[in-house]
Amino acid sequence: MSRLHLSVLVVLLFLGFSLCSVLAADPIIEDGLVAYWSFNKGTMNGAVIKDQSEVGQHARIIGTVKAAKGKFGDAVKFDGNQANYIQGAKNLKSFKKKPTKAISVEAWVTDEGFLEWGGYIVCAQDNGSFEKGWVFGTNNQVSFAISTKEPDDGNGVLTYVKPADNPKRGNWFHIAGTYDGSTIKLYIDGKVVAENKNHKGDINYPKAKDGNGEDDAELVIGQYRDKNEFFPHTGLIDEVKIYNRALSEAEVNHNMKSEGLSVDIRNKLSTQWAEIKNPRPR
Ligand SMILES: [Ca+2]
Ligand SMILES: [Ca+2]
Ligand SMILES: [Ca+2]
Repeated sequence: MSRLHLSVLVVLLFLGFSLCSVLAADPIIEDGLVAYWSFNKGTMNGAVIKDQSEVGQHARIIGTVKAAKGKFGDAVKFDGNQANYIQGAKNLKSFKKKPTKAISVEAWVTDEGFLEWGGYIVCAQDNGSFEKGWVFGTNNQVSFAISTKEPDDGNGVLTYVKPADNPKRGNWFHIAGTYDGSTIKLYIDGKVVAENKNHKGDINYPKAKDGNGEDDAELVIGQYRDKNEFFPHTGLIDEVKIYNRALSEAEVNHNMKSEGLSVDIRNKLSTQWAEIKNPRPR
């Protein structure tokens, strides 16, 4: 090979690598995104965790939750102690763009426990037959449950939709749960592993008139948590996304390979975040 050919080859290789690194940062799906916590450096400020979506659903660390190496950038590590979790919203009212008709919840997870009643991302009350909201976590197996208009025995019904087998303990896996108003789907690593067609209509959240103190729900990451039960997660959670619509199988697969937002949205939001980090004196 001549010296000239070698130089051309080197330049082409360099361009190829540069192109790859640009392509690797494919942004996530933004249509319907109501919360996105990447847990990456620069999105954590003290106990506050920045929501990178346009909604600004900034989360808060309760107790101690540490950063760890994630699937993309950094993740958060939960130690199995119920005092330590992340609060996405302290109640339904402060869950700004709470999905009501359809939903997708998505994350990368490692799980050391696969608890009987475990929670990765939860907004629910499940107390005896009182079953409202939704639970993205485990019922021994990885599962997604949503209470909806139908079926309803008077105080809500949660059906834990789950596969026969779990991913390997301690390994990263990608999970997504979707509900489009008539079908609940659970994806593991981009493939549908469980489906339920019995649930229909709007999502059935707790509301004040239900009484019994079951009138509200926290949005929680890293724990199943309602008014009388606490089942803390042991393991890592990364790249949590919530949408107010059901992502398609193709979109779930796209998001598995993606991180971050498109440049336009990032620029628009960086100013808002700067103000949160350094609030102007009132
Ligand atoms: Ca991350
Ligand atoms: Ca309960
Ligand atoms: Ca019930």
